[in-house]
Order: sequence, then structure tokens, then C-alpha cells
Amino acid sequence: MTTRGLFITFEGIEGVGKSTQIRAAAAALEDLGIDALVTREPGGTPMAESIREVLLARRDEPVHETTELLLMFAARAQHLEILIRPRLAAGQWVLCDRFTDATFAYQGGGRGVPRERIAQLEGIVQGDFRPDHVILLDAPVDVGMSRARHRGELDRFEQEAMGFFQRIRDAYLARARLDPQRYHIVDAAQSLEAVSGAVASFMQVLVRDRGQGS
Ligand code: Z5A
Repeated sequence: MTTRGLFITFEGIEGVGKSTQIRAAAAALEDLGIDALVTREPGGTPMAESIREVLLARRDEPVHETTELLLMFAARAQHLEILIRPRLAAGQWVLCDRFTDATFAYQGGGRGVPRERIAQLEGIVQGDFRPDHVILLDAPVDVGMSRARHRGELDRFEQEAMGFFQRIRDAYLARARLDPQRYHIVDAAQSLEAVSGAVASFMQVLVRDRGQGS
């Protein structure tokens, strides 16, 4: 019987290094003989990537918080059913740049959507499916902003004020503290090498604990 793959998500405010560290994690796993799928949210399948474009586009029309919330979960439903679940069932490990913790942090902490409403949609879309491990890359908001903001035009989220991102950081940390077995907080204000080292060491522990790899 095929052993289900592990589902590991990378979370944090913008600019903390999620995209960089997910690649470092995949490379560390490859060295250990594990071929992991790297994907992201919102997005991950052609249709979910189309929803991402709708979500990130800057527009004059105000976007209602319920519209934003439902689009996040619409993209997630497609991503989960068409890509993530089949790959995990086939035994592949899946590394995902953001997942539902981002919805609790951004739409919940950032926008003020009640937690219960998000949890309801989580139940509809995911049932009891949750990430096996969440790597929370944590750094002060000004550190993330200064890394992310020299990339050119800002998307709809990046246009928000510092207070928005501070609430998001607080929401992530509060969730992580409730479940320290599943959430692994990494100090992302450290050098790139130090953060990659911490992420690679954690991958080694996971592979050893599963008795997998070559
Ligand atoms: N969103 C939401 O609201 N609700 C949801 O449920 C979901 C998402 C799933 C898209 O996310 C937006 O969707 C996001 C939240 C919302 N909006 N925001 N903000 P995204 O993940 O695609 O966008 P992002 O968070 O803006 O990603 P990012 O800015 O690309 O950040 P990152 O991936 O964490 O950082 P990075 O690209 O790896 O690194 C940024 C730069 O810093 C780069 O030049 C690196 O070389 C550098 N870097 C990274 N680490 C270091 C260290 N340690 N030292 C020095 N320099 C570093």
C-alpha cells in the first residue's frame, strides 16, 4: 500500500522568504531522495491561477470581504481536489506556499472576517484535511516590507498599510502558539543562509521520522 505523502505549508507576511525557502526545502528533500511537488495559493492549477489573477488585480471597484473570502476558498477547492489530494494519495510530498492559515491571518486578522465564518468554509472545502506541518516564517513587518517592496508595482494586498500586516503577523503567531506540534516558527529576520539551514534541518527530521528517503 502507498504511504500518503506529507503536506507541508509555508506561511508568513509578505517578503519573509516563503518562495525562497520553499525552494530550499524542495532542494533539501531532493538531496534526501524525496521528490516533492512545490505549489502555491491562491493558485496551483490553471483555473486556480486564473482566480489568483482576479484576486490580486488592482481595481477601482472596492472588493467586498465576502467576495475575497469566497474566491480564496474557490481557488483552494480546485487546487485541493485536482492537484494536492491526488498527489498526496500517490505518495508524493507536497510543499505549498500559503494555505488556509493565510485565510485566517489575512481575511480574519487583516480584514476582520469572523473566525467562525472562515472555519465554516474550511469545513465545507476541506473536511478534516489540514497541513501535516506549517512552517511559519516570522519577522517584524518592516523587515518583510523592505525585502518585498523593491520589486516594482504593488498588487492589491501589497497596497495595504503597515497596520494590516501587523494584525496578520499577530494572527499567525496566535494560531501557531495554539498548536506547537504542527506549527514550526522560524526566525525569518536571520540571514538567508541561517533560515535555509533551519528549514533544511527540519526537512531532515521529517524524512528521518518517516523512515523515507535514500
Ligand atoms: N492571500 C490571502 O489574503 N488569503 C489567502 O488565503 C491566501 C493568500 C492563500 C498572494 O500571496 C497574496 O494573497 C498575499 C496574501 C494573499 N498578499 N500579500 N501580501 P503570495 O504568497 O504570492 O505573495 P507574497 O506574500 O506577497 O509573497 P512574496 O512577497 O513574494 O514574499 P515571500 O515569498 O515570503 O518572499 P520571497 O519572494 O522569498 O523573498 C522576498 C525578497 O527577500 C527576495 O528578494 C529574497 O531574495 C529576499 N529574502 C528572502 N529571505 C531573506 C533573508 N533571510 N534575508 C535577506 N533577504 C531575504
